[in-house]
Amino acid sequence: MGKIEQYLVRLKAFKLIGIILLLLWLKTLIVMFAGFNISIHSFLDFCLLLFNSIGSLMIAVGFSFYFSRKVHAFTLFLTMVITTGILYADVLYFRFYTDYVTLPILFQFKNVGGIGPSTFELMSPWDLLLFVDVIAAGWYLNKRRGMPFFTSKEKLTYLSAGLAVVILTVALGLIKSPYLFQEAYDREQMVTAIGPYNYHVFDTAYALGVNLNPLVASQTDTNSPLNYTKSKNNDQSDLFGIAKGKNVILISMESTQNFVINKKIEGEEITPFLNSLVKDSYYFNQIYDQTAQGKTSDSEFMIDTGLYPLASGSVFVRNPENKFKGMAHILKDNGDYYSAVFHGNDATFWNRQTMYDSLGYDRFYSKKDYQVTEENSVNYGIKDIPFFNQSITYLQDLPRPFYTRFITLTNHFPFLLEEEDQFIPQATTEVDVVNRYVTTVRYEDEAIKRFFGKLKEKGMYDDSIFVLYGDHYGISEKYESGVMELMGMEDTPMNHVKLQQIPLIIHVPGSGGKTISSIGGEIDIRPTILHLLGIESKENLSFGHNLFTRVKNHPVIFRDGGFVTEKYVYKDNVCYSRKKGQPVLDNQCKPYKEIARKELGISDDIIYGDLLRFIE
Ligand code: GP9
Ligand code: MN
Repeated sequence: MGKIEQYLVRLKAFKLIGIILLLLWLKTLIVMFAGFNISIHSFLDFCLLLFNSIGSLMIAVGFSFYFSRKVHAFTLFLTMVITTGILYADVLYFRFYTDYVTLPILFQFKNVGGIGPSTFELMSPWDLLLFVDVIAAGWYLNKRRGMPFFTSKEKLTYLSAGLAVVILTVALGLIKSPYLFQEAYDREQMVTAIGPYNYHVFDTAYALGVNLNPLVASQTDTNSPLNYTKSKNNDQSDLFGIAKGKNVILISMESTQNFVINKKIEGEEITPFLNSLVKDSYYFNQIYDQTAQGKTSDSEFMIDTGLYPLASGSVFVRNPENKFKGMAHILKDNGDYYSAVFHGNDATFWNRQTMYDSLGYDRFYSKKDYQVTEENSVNYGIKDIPFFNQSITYLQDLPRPFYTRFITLTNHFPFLLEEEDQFIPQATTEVDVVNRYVTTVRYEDEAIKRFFGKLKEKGMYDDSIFVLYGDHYGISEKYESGVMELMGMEDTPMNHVKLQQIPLIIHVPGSGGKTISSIGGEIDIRPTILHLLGIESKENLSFGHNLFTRVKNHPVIFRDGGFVTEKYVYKDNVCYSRKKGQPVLDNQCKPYKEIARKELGISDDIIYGDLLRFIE
C-alpha cells in the first residue's frame, strides 16, 4: 500500500472512531438532559454538561487501539456495550432512587437481590432506543473486522488529548464546586461537574481506597471526632427517666411517610390506628428520612449507633465487622436489657445476621423462625399481620426488660396486596403505585393495631414503651406526582422536601398526648429513647440530639449534603428560605453546609477507619 493510500485508510479509521465517539457523546448528553434531572444554574454548568463526558469517552474508545487487528473492532463494540450498559444502569437506578449507581451498591446486590420485583416496573420500551447505535455499530464493525493499526505516535497523541480533556474537566469542575471531592457524597454535584464516567471512575477508586483506612487508623484519629461529638449538648427535660426500666418496642414501619397520618381516602382514614395512637403519644411530625442507599438497614443503623449511614452502599454490607457501640450494648450495660430483632425475611438479607452480632443483639428472629407460606406472604415475604401474630409468642418468652425492633414488610414497593387484605379502596390518582400504597399502609396500620391489642391481652403493654417510625420514603420522586395530587399539593421543591418526612410516634403508656413540631431526623431517635429511659449517655462518637430539647438551629442533615434547618432548606445545591419556598443567597446556607460537611466527614471517618475499636 502506498503512503497516500495508507493515509486514506487511517483517515477512514479515524472517521469511524469519530462517529462512534459522537454517537456515545450524544447519547450521554441525551441521558444527562432527559434521564437525570441535572439542573443548570450557570454558563459554566452548561459547558461542563456539554463537554464533561468527552475526555473519558475518548480514553475508553482509545483502549481498543492497543488490540490486534482482529479484536480491535470487537473491543470497539465492547466499549460501546459497556458504556451504554453503564448509562442504562444509571438511568434505571435514577428513575427509582433519583441517585446514581455506586460500586458498593452493585456489590450489595448479591445481598439484597438487585432492586427486586421493582426492576421491570422501571423499564420502558423506549429504552431500546439507547441500544440502536450499539446494534448498528455491531453490524458495521462485524462487516469490516480488519481494522488498520494506528501508529504509536497517533495513539499517544489521541490518548494524551483524551487525558488532557479529563484534566481540564476536573479543573473546571473544581472551579464550579471547590469541595467536589470532600463532598463526594453529593453525587449530583459530582456528575454535573465531571460527568457520569469520570464519576464512576472516582467512585470505584474511592470505594476501593477506603478499604485501607482501618490499616492506617490509630487511637489519635479519634481525638478530633471526640472533641466534636463531645461538644454536642443534649439538654435534660422533665421527661428524663419517665420510662426507666421499661421494655422498648420499636416498630419499623416500612416505607411509611408522614403524609398518611390523619389523611382520608373517600372518607376513610389511611391509618385509623396510628391516628388514634398519636393522640396519646409524643408525635413528632417534622422528622426527616435520613437514609441513603441502605434503606431500611440505614434507618436501623442510625437508630442503633447514632452515626450517619454511608453515602454509598450500606454499612450493614460494607462494614459489618466493625466495632460499634449500639443501643443493645448501652442497654445491656445500663439495666441488663435483653435485645432482639424480629423480621420475617432471610437472616442474610442485607447481611443482617452478621451486623446484628456487631450491634450487640442477643437474638435475631428471622424467616426461619416464622411459618412462612404462600398464603401468608406477599411481595417480599410474610405479611405484617401473621408476622406480628407469630412474633408474640417469642416476645412473651424474652427475658425482661427487653429492647426489641419489629421490622414490617408489607408496605414495600411496588405495594402489592390481595383484594381480601385491602381494608380501604385504592386511591384514584393518575399514579397506580400511589393508589396501591394507601392500601398497603392501611394494612400495616391494621397489623400494628392488632399487635397492640395482643400486647394488652398478654399484659405486656403497660411495662413497655413504643417507638414507631417510618423507615424511609415509599414513594420515590418518579411517582411523587400521585402524592401531590392526593394531597392537593403543588409540585415544588419545598413540597418534595416535606414529603421526606416520616412519622415518629413515641408512646409511653400513661404519658404523652403531645404533637411536637420541632425538626429532627432518624439519627435523633437514639438519644431520645435513652433520655426517656433515664440513661445518661455520653453520646461520644455519635451525632443525634434528644428530640425533646433539640437545638433549634442545628441542621437535619441528609446523606447527599442537603439539609433542613428551622429557616432554610438546602436541596440539590440550592439554598431556599423554608418559609417562602424561594431560593435565597447561598451565603445563608453556608454555615450549615459546613456543619453538614463536618458531621458527614467525621461519621465516615469513624466507619471507614473502624475508630470505635479505640474507644472504651
Ligand atoms: C427487607 C427490608 C426492606 O428485608 O430490608 O427492604 P428495603 O426497604 O431496605 O428496600
Ligand atoms: Mn424499608
